[in-house]
Amino acid sequence: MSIRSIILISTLCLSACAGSGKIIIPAETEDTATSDTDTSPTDTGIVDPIDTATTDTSDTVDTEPVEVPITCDFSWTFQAPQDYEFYAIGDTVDATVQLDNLNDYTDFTMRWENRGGEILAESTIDGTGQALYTGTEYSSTKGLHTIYARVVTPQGPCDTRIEKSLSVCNAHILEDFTTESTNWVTRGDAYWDPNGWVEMTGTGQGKNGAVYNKVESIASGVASIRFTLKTGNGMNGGADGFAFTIINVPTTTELENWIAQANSGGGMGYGVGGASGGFTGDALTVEIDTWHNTYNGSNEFHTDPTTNSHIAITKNADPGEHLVYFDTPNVEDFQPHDLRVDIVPSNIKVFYDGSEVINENPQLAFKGGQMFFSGSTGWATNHHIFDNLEIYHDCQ
Ligand SMILES: [Ca+2]
Ligand SMILES: [Ca+2]
Repeated sequence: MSIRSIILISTLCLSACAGSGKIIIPAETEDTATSDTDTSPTDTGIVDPIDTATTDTSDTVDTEPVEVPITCDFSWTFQAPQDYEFYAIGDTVDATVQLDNLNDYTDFTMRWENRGGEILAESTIDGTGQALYTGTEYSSTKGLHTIYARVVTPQGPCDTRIEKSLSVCNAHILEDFTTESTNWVTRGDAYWDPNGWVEMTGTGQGKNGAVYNKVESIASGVASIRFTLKTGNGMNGGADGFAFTIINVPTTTELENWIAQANSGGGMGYGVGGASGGFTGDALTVEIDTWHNTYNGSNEFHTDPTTNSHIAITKNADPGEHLVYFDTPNVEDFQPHDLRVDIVPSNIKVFYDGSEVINENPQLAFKGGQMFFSGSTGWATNHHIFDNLEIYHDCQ
């Protein structure tokens, strides 16, 4: 009753779709109009053989000017969106393209095209050489879509165009934990805090907790995972850390079993793979690790890649498998920090407090699965708080 978790599945369909569930693409209308325009010269061409030479004159009058693409000795680039930016189906897409510095942009326009070269929209180019697109032509169906931008000069359209990829996703999860939700199940020392977040441990020693979602699972492939984290105010220097994991197991029963087996301390309540336990499947974890572990085989099953506090992506529920990481010396300041992890076809991008800190290709095949938060303390302690979970997935 209190869940804020929303899956925006084909929201557009509520008003725009027939019973088939298919989405009516607004662009189709424009596509048709465009091809109408395009076919008019062809129509005239069909008449030509009948009318023979006498109609040649009217032919040139009737026919719309034939566009001859020209070579443009200037360039233009996308300023927004970023590569593979995430949208739910039907979201407005805003794009900005900047032209090279020219003396005069009078009568220059920008064409926004699809892969096949159809014109989906046109816009002006302002006095600074900037062209703006705002619309839903590229976000009406799920998938990895591409915006193509072609400059049209007073002498004709340029014979090249630039492109930008977008991720349009069928599912968009929003959970702000303002109220206690029956969709989320707490285990161990974790609890929902009436202040409007979930806490994994509290500041006691030897705590270990988890919160998992029993309703929704995450699709494989492209996805964007975002949340707010807050840690600190502990003792003995602060530890151990907390994590958000998507583990590819089919049932919540299995999920429960693995959570119950996960190592505390350096395992941060998710360590069940590799030297940490018997899990051999696929998982992806975003960990916020505030304690440097060194392998000893008895209660420490991996060595961390840095002695500093760090945020890392690990795989297969193995806290020793750091795919990518970055140092976060300030993370235990007990202030909220925003984390965003984009898994796109060519790389993983991580943004910390809005700044890109990782853009690498660790060759990860994201398999999706079931999601849970976890965290633990040891001799040293901290609060381990998560809030404002947002996930775009099911984008391919
Ligand atoms: Ca650690
Ligand atoms: Ca680590």
